[in-house]
Amino acid sequence: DLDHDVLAAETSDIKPTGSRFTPTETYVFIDLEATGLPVLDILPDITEIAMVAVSRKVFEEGSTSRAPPRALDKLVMCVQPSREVNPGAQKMTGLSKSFLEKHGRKQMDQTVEMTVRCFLARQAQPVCLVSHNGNRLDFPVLKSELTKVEKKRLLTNVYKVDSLMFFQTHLTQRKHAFALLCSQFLGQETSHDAEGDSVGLLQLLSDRYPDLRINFSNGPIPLKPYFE
Ligand code: DCM
Ligand code: MG
Ligand code: MG
Repeated sequence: DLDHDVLAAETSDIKPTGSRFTPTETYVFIDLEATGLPVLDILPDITEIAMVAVSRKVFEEGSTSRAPPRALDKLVMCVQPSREVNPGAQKMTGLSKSFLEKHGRKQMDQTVEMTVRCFLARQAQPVCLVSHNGNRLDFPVLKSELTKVEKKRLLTNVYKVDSLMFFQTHLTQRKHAFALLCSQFLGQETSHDAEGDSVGLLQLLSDRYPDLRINFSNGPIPLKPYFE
């Protein structure tokens, strides 16, 4: 099926058959705020991380309520970047280096890596990270920053999927920017705070919005570690 193919495309070096595939138990919706967008191979610094973890059962059971799932784990952290935040990103997120510094938000260090690792390790395994446009921004930036501060203790049993690919597959419209999907289906502006955007993505991908019935919990996730 389509979901399966999209997931398989994520890891095109592994064929989506056989015993190396197992269903995702936990979906972790990730959003980062950053100092800007990647420029060529130069990645921005993180200014904020949000992770919202829910069981795959959220997608299997469905709900008539539009409220976010009752049972979820959240991790939200600001990180003081080592460079200035671009004016555009600053306006969007309300975060600048001096503001984060003034408010006692610490720089990237091993405690961030430990916190993220423990948060993911606590979830029922395997875990699939889901982020909108994650292949361009969130996945490479998170991985790069975490491996800078801790090279050894890499997470296993963590996979990834870029939700942009799901929307491109399921929605025939031309544009699939997160802001557009939020206003179109949730009737709200994107907040550009990491927590709001993560919860928004979870809402978009849950079947609480019948106009947008995307259920990606059917496809098995190839056993290819994200942190490799
Ligand atoms: N970003 C940017 N310019 C844009 C869109 C995004 O600099 N036009 C950067 C700053 C944001 C980060 O990407 O903190 C993540 O964007 P989003 O809030 O959509 O998750
Ligand atoms: Mg984002
Ligand atoms: Mg955001």
